[in-house]
Amino acid sequence: MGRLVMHVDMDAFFAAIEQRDHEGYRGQPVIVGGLSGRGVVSTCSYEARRFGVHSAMPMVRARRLCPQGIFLPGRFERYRAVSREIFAIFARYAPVVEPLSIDEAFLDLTGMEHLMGTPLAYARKLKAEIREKTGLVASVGLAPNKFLAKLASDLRKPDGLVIVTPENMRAILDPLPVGRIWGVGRKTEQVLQRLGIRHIQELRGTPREKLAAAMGEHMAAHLLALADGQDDRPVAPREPAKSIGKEVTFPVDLQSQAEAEQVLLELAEKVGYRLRREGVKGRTVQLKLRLGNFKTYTRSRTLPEATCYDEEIYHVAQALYRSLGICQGIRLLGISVSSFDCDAELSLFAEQTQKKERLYAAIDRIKDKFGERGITKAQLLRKNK
Ligand code: TTP
Ligand code: MG
Repeated sequence: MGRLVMHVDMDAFFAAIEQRDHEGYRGQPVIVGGLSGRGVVSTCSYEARRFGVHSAMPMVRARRLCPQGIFLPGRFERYRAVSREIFAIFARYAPVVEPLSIDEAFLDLTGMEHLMGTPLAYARKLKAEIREKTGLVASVGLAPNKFLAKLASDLRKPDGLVIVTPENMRAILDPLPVGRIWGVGRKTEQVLQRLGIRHIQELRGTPREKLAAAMGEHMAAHLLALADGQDDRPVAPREPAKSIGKEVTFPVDLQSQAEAEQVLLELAEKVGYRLRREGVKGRTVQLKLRLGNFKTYTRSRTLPEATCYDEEIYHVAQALYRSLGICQGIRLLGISVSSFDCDAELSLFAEQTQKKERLYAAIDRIKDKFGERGITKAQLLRKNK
């Protein structure tokens, strides 16, 4: 039995959320990303795309192309929360959902034909529900495999809905540049171009040996299959991360408590930043410590309330470290946070938490712009006095 795969990808995701949340931004060129000199565009509204602005473009260039744009630093927790809402909808439409990024997923509809009326009606229903529940617009591709479904969702963006069938497949594939093949990056594209292959039609007509000589047997076979619309990869659900952690192995073993605690502080900052970027909070903090002779200790503590804040993580890790009573010969240190709290957003209403949210939002904006080294705990403590 053939597969039926749906690929859903939200339109201008971060920018669309900003337009939804702020009436004044609607119909305007909205650009979200790092606003500093070295920042890049995360994404922009379709109004901004008309000026030539696009993801990953240096922000200075975006400002030149679209001086009247509305430039925003981004609110990642907000985007995460909306993403969770969308994935909750996906989960009700298909038994197997494979998330690809914050705003896109594959849904395996194989064997559900009898439940959904026509695939077209089912896709329209999903789009309508997303629009109704979140106020956002999704583009959808339906096809017999993942490769074609992903390609299809992108063909008529925004608000697209494209169905690829064995009948229309070649007509859709043939005129597309090879760069549109999922997994063909700049490098492979250049190799293909040197062989005179620009469009999928030319790729399909290329002898396998000629391709293999340029890029190896494996890649050649893979690309030829895709050019022919063949793709056997199953839709595979991915478990969301259950913990977020960071560890470091030292070139020379640490020999003092002060050194170890300095490292723990840096690790706590990194883990906190990642938690906040993922929009999650965890209740269990684990410390890992390995000695030069590879003897390894792990200690953990579960907190009454979930956290994503550097100093809270650090204080627990520090206490766990001190409880071990080891100061010398430390080869590795690690911190991880787990037991994620699904209702963590609820605590945002507590006033104390709100203050912290704002402080950390400011810190994270700096980290987004200048990298994680942009601001350190020491500066944070001084600022907070
Ligand atoms: P995309 O789905 O690639 O882009 P998009 O949803 O903004 O626009 P569309 O799908 O309509 O073309 O990425 C989803 C989000 O991921 C995007 O809104 C912002 C973020 N993102 C980045 O932060 N950096 C990037 O380089 C890209 C491509 C996306
Ligand atoms: Mg998108």
